[in-house]
Amino acid sequence: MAISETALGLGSNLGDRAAHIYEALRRLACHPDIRLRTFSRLYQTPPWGPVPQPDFANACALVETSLAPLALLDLVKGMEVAMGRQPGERWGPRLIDIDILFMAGIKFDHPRLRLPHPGLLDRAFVLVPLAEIAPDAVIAGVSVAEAAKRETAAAVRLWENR
Ligand code: PH2
Ligand code: MG
Ligand code: MG
Repeated sequence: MAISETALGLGSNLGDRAAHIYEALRRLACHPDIRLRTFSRLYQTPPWGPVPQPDFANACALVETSLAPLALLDLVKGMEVAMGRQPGERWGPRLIDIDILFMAGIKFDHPRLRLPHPGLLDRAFVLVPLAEIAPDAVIAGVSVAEAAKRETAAAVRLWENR
């Protein structure tokens, strides 16, 4: 398979949230099938969705890979488990979450994975970090930068170490 520029979203809201994001980036950087190109700053974001839970640390990364979508999905899911992620409720708290946001030029529709990620355009916790590293990517006719601009009211702010 050709090399695809791929965007990943990373999130954590259990334990040392920032450390978990950095550990996931380190593992991606070391993986032979992944080339880590760049990553955003960390953000502290209120929980999105129906489950009350602690704030998340979120970031996004751009990688290159020649893996096919489901092979990449298996790889990132394996990384989550290797880092200690336990099965939990849908939308619930997680030690580390690594989501594939898009793979350039690929539309993919499978019960396990849809690309581009169908929720990408309405989640500030994804759009704001993604706009730092891929402002010109176009998803469903809208650039990431434009979509992120609409999210200024959301309480997404840069991570502060305390
Ligand atoms: N992930 C979820 C559910 N809600 N909220 C924020 N702020 N950040 C996340 O990464 C997140 C979420 C399920 O993956
Ligand atoms: Mg997720
Ligand atoms: Mg996930």
